[in-house]
Amino acid sequence: MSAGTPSGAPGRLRAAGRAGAERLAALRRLAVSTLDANWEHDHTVPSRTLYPHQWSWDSAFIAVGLAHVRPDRAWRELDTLFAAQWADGRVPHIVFNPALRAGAYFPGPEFWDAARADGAPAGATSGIVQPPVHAPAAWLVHRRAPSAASVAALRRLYPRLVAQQRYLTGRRDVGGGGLAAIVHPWESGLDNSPAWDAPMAAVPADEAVMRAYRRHDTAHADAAHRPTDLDYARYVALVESYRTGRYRDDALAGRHPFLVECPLVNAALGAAEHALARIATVIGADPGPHRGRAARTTQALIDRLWDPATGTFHPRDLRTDRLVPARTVLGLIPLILPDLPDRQVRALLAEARSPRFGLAARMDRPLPTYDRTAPDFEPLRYWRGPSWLNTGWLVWRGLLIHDRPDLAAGLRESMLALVAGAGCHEYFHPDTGAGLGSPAFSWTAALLLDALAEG
Ligand code: 9WN
Repeated sequence: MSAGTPSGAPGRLRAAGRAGAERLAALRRLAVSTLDANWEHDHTVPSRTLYPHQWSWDSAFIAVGLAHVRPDRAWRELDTLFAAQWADGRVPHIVFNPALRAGAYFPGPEFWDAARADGAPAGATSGIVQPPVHAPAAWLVHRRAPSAASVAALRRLYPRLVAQQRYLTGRRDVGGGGLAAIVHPWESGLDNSPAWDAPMAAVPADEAVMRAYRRHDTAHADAAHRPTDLDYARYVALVESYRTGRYRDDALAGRHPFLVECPLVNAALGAAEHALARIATVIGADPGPHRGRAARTTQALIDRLWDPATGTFHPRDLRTDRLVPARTVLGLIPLILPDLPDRQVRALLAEARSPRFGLAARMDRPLPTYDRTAPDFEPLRYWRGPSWLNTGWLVWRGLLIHDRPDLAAGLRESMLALVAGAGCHEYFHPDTGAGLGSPAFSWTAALLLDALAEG
């Protein structure tokens, strides 16, 4: 699909016979070559230009895709990431490649200055986290390519995955209700989602501070498709606030200006306990405590982030103790929880099928990241509307878990059509399917491989 062609034209992909098979094989080759080109000695970079280091949740998605073609590399990816885990269990959102020149990414290691924090690893990392999708990813890698080596990898990773959960459910339970709080929108992975507008408005910042820095992203992507300078001024202010406290989490409520419970982060937390229960069974550990924690997380998510009036999940801003009203794709992600009660599943399916998100067995447009009917829906700007493969993939997995093969097939077709039309782009125009951001983005390639394999 070229720019301007509706992405909901999967008919060509559905074409039966040799031509259809050849198109799927071509897509697979494109995905594999994208991942190979982004492989960097012990990890995969999300993008050679925009994101040249290792990112936490990217690596989880990438491992899921690599399991289909290079399982050894999938485990290497996760091992490398977890080698940078902090003593308190946090998995940093960026592991910096020391071989790259200063300025290869902003904010770089000198800005984070994480080495001065207690329990930071020897190599340079950031000090914040990303959604804990790694245990579910490890489980999927093993399930896809089970072997003695995969069991050994699970055994190696298990204590680290447990420590990651302990960090998030312990030190990060700022609200005291059994959920993890994020201290920066980057921790959600959906940096400039409209979900963060209200809590971010309370973060004091002046966009003029950005004159002191050189943004790296706008040298490689259209500035109109990226967060604004005011967003970046606030991102920088939040890092400075957290860094000043040496990335400690005690008494955050009294001193940090952004504390939010995110539905995606907490759904991942619950899904991770389900995955850990399965992993525990394989390696001879006790799955019981994981099942208990999974059930408690699902209940906490409902108690704290569910709004019966809107029928979807919303972030809770801990500074106001209110739910953020924006309807974003974050609210749909709890579908990945197998124990989500029917009432919530039904309501989320209705929300996803509404004109706001347009999920259907035959989709005419791809799943957006924000309510299409909202007046501030922006089809080009990053997480404020565009379609991304990772959020689509999470919803797709949720649909499979909740036994909606019809809707899952529709979403899968629309994801395949996006890549068939535009390539392994970072994100896509939610109406035309035109490719946006990085043109060779790793998780797009990886999750495409996973979707292709389950056709
Ligand atoms: C900040 C790497 C990361 C993803 C995030 C995405 C983007 C970074 C940035 O790129 O964030 O972490 O520089 O914009 O929002 O989800 O992990 O691909």
